[in-house]
Amino acid sequence: MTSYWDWTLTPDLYSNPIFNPAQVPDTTLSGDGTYNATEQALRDSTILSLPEGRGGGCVTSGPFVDWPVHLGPFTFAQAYAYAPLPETAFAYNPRCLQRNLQPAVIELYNDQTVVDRLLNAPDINGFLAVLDPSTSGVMGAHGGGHDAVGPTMADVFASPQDPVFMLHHGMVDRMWALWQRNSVGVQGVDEASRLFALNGTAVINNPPAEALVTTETVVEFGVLDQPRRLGELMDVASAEYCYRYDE
Ligand SMILES: [Cu+2]
Repeated sequence: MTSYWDWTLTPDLYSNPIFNPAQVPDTTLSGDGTYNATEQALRDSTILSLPEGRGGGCVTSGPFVDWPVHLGPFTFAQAYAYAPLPETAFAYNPRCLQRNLQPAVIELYNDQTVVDRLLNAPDINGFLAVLDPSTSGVMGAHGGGHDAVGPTMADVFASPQDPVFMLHHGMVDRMWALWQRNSVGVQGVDEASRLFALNGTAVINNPPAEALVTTETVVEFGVLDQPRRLGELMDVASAEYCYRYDE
């Protein structure tokens, strides 16, 4: 058991307990930001056809009002340039946590039909086509959770500075773990093959020149841990993880 944001519960983010400091002060992660027209205009181009939110600026209440966001911001162009970032990109830049809650995004990209499609995906390619299509300009459930909370959460590199990132990625992790174990009971599935099913490269949007990852691909953890083989990291019930999700 671990923590996650179940996207299907209270898709009206304005009344969702996670984002509602007025009604649930003990467990909220702070709510919307103030209205900011500049940030509204910078929304991800894949969601421009949906109604804009009411925020974009700094969060105004709850425990993360004074939360220090200090890495970034990074532009979409920087994230998709496949080129080294300028040295100044990592400069210390303290500022507020920005939110722009967009219920229309979560309702479209993260509703129960999307969860059902993830859990019933026949193979890893089908699963990723719903979770995160590796095609530029096409968004899946992973991007939906980011963009529905942005701008800090919608920043490809800086988003982990919004605490909601951890709950969103908990749900992404949960979807993968439940799919690996065939929680919906699709007939004829080889569970062992799902545990170690991989697809694509280690680079965003899978540029064609990049090598495909395998269970032998080494993942670096910097100061947090020694380098690990990908195969060591894929089963949440194994090794140092030892957890499971409710179905
Ligand atoms: Cu993410």
